[in-house]
Amino acid sequence: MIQNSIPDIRACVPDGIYRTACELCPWGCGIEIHIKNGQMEKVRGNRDHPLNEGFLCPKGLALKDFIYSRERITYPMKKENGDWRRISWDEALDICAEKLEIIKVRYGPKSLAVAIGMPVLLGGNITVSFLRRFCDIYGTPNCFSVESICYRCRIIANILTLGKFPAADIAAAETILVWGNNPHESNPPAARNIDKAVKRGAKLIVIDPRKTASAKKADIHLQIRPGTDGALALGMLNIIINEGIYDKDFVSNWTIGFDELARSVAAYDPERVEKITWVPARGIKKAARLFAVNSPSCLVQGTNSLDQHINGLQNSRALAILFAITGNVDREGGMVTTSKLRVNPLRLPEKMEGQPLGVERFPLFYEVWGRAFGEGQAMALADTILTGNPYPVTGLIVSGSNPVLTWPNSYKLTKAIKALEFTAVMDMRMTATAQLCDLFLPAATFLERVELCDYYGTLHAVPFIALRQKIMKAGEAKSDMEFWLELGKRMGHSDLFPWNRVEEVLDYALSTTGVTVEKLKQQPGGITYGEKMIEYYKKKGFSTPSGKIELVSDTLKSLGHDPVPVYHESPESPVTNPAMAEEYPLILTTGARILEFLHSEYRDIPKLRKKCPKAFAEIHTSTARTLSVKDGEEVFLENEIGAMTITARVTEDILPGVVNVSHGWEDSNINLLTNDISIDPVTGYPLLKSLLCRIRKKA
Ligand SMILES: Nc1nc2c(c(=O)[nH]1)N[C@H]1C(S)=C(S)[C@@H](COP(=O)(O)OP(=O)(O)OC[C@H]3O[C@@H](n4cnc5c(=O)[nH]c(N)nc54)[C@H](O)[C@@H]3O)O[C@H]1N2
Ligand SMILES: Nc1nc2c(c(=O)[nH]1)N[C@H]1C(S)=C(S)[C@@H](COP(=O)(O)OP(=O)(O)OC[C@H]3O[C@@H](n4cnc5c(=O)[nH]c(N)nc54)[C@H](O)[C@@H]3O)O[C@H]1N2
Ligand code: SF4
Ligand SMILES: [Mo]
Repeated sequence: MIQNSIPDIRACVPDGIYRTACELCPWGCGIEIHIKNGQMEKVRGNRDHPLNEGFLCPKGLALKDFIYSRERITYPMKKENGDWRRISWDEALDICAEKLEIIKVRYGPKSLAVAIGMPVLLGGNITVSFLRRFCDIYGTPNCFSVESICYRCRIIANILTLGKFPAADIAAAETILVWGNNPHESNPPAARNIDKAVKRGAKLIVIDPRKTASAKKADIHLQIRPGTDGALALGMLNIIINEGIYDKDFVSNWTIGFDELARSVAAYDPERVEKITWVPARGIKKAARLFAVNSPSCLVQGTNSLDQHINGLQNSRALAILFAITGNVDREGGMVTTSKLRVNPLRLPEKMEGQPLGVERFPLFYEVWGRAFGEGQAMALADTILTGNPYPVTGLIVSGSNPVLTWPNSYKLTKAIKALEFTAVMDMRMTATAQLCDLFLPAATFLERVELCDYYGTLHAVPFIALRQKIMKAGEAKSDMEFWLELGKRMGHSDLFPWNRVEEVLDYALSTTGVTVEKLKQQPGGITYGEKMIEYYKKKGFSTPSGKIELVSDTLKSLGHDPVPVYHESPESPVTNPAMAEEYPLILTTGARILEFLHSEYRDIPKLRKKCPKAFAEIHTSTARTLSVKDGEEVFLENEIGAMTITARVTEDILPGVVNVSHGWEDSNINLLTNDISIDPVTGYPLLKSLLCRIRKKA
């Protein structure tokens, strides 16, 4: 039974205008919610917000449709004989508590896995730590998140190199290097900042196999073969070192391993790199010189387009080295970090039993120099469920994720989820993942809960935090935090969950900071917090074992990895596997963002869906001609793993021989054609962006 009328959604505050931060994608633009007659009347951009200055993208403008979507489910449900039955929260919490006790007694607590998705991460660090607190108390280390596929890889690469993870200071840059990022689709506030910088005279370099909106405005566009970015970065370093256009003082005072780096990059002369990357040597030289000389220069790196390769970590290492030796670290207009809120820790890791899956194989994913990220590598989960090796995993709770569409190898993952003894999902809609589960828990949206949005600093070089206030109420939907709080109490842990409301948890976490929920309420929409740390290393050095930037990494060496970045070809490429390339001659990159959607979300919003009604495979006009395929024609897309039908989109805006397919489509799920076997050896990131495929006409 699924409701099909608009559920009971209304304001829980008096009529008026309320400021908060949008969460329909990661960037947190400032918004104003207009409440009239007890309902949301409209949304407007917050002109005072430093990030978006009032501007909203189509998703933000469709917020009302998202909140009131007809597909929303606002009460718990239980699956019985294949059908969903509405139940009360009491019953839902009792079922969870009972099943979790059974799992613990039969198999031990680590037999429960929890998977959290993008929306929960966007709920801020306190939300994530709170959810992990539950896992700690229950005793399972197996709490996974989308960080097994997204973002963490480059954070680890930057920490290994500079001891921290800086962001691009676009507003003050002279040269902006946009590498594997399409901000007009995936990060509209950054796109606006880049456009503004270009207008004031900053130079723009774009490295992308597609002619994106930024590429079309760029001074230099390098149309690269997907997966060869490591070679290109080493080629640029080769030029910069050979021509002596790096920051010599900075390198000699603040880095270690320069000679070894120089020896290693000597093999990547521009002519050789041209053969690997398909980028003309002339372009490589021009880009390297511009970035090194016309500084300050910043790097706007795609969140994952360089990570989801077998070279994931080394790609980001090479890029960190590029901005480091050119003297752009902790520099206005270069790469900067901002001071962060140091909140009271909520986690109790001493209660955990053992280490999460994947740690043995990917220890640096779990922690670097005792700085624990603390998660296992989710790509190990499906195999563990299916084999019981190294121990049985029999229960799964999914909070705000749709892994059946968003994790690689959907066949295997579906099989694994079906094999579990207990599965629950917390979501707003009946997703492909929820359909496989035993229990559905209705989630509140970001307008229906209170949380601290504390990630602006890391993402935008804008030191800023904001309170998301509870403005609306939707049926029986609960926030993720409320659910874990109530489940903790229900399982007899009131002593370790001594709070009754989420606000109390926030105040407890904030008690070390001088910031309070009340204070934040007075400043709805956010307050600046902390500062940009310019030339910070002069005070404290770098937080690496050597105190300097590690161009050569002993940590990587000691674990058997390349100590300086080296390029390795994708296992699926015309170079490494010519036989496969004969059968599957096109290069497939997956997951390029579509402005109107967030991964598998918002296909239910007609206004947004109208702009992009179905999945498509983007190919160049010349590729289409060779295949005799026309724009809009239905074709077969195939590789060694699977096949699907998809609409061809024929364009001049992609490199010939490359196919681009986005993820998140339930009827055309590209993750049926990706696998979880080819991975980055340091972090376990899957290979999603340099695969081989073919396109065949249907008739
Ligand atoms: N509208 C929208 N915005 C989003 C999201 C969304 O789903 N929808 N998701 C959010 C999330 S979680 C993330 S992680 C970010 C992702 O953001 P990004 O990682 O920046 O992903 P894209 O914006 O798709 O940019 C990827 C660009 O990289 C190019 N590319 C593909 N393969 C390669 C390659 O091998 N090398 C190089 N150099 N380029 C390549 C593609 O052509 C594309 O133009 O976006 C965030 N923003
Ligand atoms: N092939 C391929 N696959 C990819 C990528 C790629 O580039 N290529 N990109 C990867 C990346 S970078 C990422 S980040 C992942 C994203 O992977 P996911 O996080 O799984 O992405 P979503 O599809 O956004 O799923 C979020 C789910 O949470 C629900 N939801 C929304 N708000 C809330 C809330 O507040 N609480 C709860 N409980 N639920 C909520 C939504 O309805 C939706 O079903 O996808 C990855 N998958
Ligand atoms: S870019 Fe759009 S969806 Fe993302 S936070 Fe801003 S308005 Fe919301
Ligand atoms: Mo992501």
